[in-house]
Amino acid sequence: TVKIMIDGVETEIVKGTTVLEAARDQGINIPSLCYLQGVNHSSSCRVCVVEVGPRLIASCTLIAEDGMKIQTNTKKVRDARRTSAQLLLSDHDRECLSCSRGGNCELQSVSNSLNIREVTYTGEHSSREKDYSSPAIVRDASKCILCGRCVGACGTVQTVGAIGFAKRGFDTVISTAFGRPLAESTCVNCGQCIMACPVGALTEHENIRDVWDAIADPDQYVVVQTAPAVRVALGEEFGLPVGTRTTGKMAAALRRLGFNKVFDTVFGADLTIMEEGTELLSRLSSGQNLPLMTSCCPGWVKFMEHNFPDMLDNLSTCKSPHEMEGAMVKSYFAGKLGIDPQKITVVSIMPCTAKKFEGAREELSNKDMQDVDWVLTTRELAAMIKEAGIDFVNLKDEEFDNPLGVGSGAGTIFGATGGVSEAALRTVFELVSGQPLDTIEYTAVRGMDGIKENTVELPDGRTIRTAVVHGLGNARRLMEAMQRGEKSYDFMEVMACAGGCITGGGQPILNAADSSRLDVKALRAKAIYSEDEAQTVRKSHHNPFIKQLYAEFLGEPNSHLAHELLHTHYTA
Ligand code: HC1
Ligand code: SF4
Ligand code: SF4
Repeated sequence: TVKIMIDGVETEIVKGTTVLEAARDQGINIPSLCYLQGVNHSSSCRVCVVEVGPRLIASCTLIAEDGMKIQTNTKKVRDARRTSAQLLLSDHDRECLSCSRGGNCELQSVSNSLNIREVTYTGEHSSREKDYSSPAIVRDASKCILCGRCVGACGTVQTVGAIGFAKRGFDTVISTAFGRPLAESTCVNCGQCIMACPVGALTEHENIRDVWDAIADPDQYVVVQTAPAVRVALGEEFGLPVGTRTTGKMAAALRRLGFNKVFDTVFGADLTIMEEGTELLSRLSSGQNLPLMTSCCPGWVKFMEHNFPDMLDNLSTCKSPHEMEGAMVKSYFAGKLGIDPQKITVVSIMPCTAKKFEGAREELSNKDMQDVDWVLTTRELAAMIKEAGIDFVNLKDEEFDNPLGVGSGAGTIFGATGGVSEAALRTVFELVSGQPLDTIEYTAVRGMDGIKENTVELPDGRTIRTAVVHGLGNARRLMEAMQRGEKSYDFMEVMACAGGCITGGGQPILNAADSSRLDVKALRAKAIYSEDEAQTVRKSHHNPFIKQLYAEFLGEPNSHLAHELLHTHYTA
């Protein structure tokens, strides 16, 4: 530990702590904008300055040293912070009333906390360009404050590097290589830049009006489905604590919004396990295209296409769960209902921006019909619920609809890193042994280590070497180790976002202070695992509606019809 003096009060802190963190621990809230724990430490915005001796220093990168005397609240400090904030505000498109981050904007709260009542500097504005090219992400330079947090998320964490600083001085912008539209860049649509952005410069490509239009169209039968990760985060948009489960309220709200059926992507996840588990067993037998790599994360699939095109045959041919669900709605369910599938609109509520891109891919269609028509993020769903005036917090729990709305605990845990592997193991073990087994939880694949390796022995003596990876930086490191021949596996689960979908780019956004104070990944993951524990059916192949689907329609897993509707192939 080291001893420091903050505003005349001596305090002992852990060595290596920054002055910003040390002050926050003392209950002193130093404003900050560019700092984001684990993502960006550039000290460029200078709103967090403190006085140390005669100097003003940015506290977010200043490591506290023994004997340091720090002043956080002098006239000099307050004036400097206000000047820095004023400079940012002067070049900011201050359209807060129509900004999707209004009320959840760190620039707004810094400006408020510094008691800025008018913007004193005016003059020329830098770039005001907006980029709507991507189906997933919208960039708006007029709101950008050049903090660099998105650059850290995309480059340092994800190792994609689709966006970076370009030009100099007043002309500085965040840009793709050569200023190309984002859709033509190496962006994989993961949305981690949005989660890092303190303001409204990065947002999802909104589809709220499209979905309202579909609901209002008397000729459309509109089916909605919800990803596993949405139910453990949606409540945050309504003030509930991080890690609250709101599954029943969510189903009730969706019905009030006017959807004709409220289905669950967890059913699609169970179906994925049936198909992918069978695919794994046949690849293990043939020895071909191992390791089998999961393909349910569209961020990861696009990352593979850009960076490891030689290994695309390793990807599972399974469509992702919400795509499988959409395909079943427009075939099996349409048949049951006697409705023309062209008259069905499928809407997926996802924690993810990349799912918007995935939904539009031609690999994920049947007979010129997309399996999924619209994808909304968790945030967009919350916005619709608010627009409809629904008192979400006080809604009574409701159930999903049958038959495509009933999922198992195994399908539910897809939303957290390791969940797909654990769900697969629960089924593959029983498929191989041919009899029920007591084991439900495979805890070795759980947890937040970036790369989790594990070898499991199947009941017939065969072994499966698994790797569970989350965060594209970790995925790149593991892929490169495999290319060098240092690593080899039979099965790999990869999710682009650190933590899995629970921290996807479409989830509620926490400000920098809250995200360093709370372990969001762990809290949401805990909620997902308790959702699993609360289910009576916890293995995908035990889901009675999955059995019914195979009996009535698909035949066997990996059957001809299953291949036609539920599988695809990605080529570079
Ligand atoms: Fe995911 Fe998936 S787990 S990809 O992260 O396989 O988005 O939640 O819906 O499709 O099930 C996302 C989450 C989601 C799919 C499933
Ligand atoms: Fe980078 Fe992901 Fe943002 Fe694309 S969506 S710019 S890959 S962080
Ligand atoms: Fe989307 Fe989940 Fe992949 Fe993140 S991990 S890009 S949320 S599918």
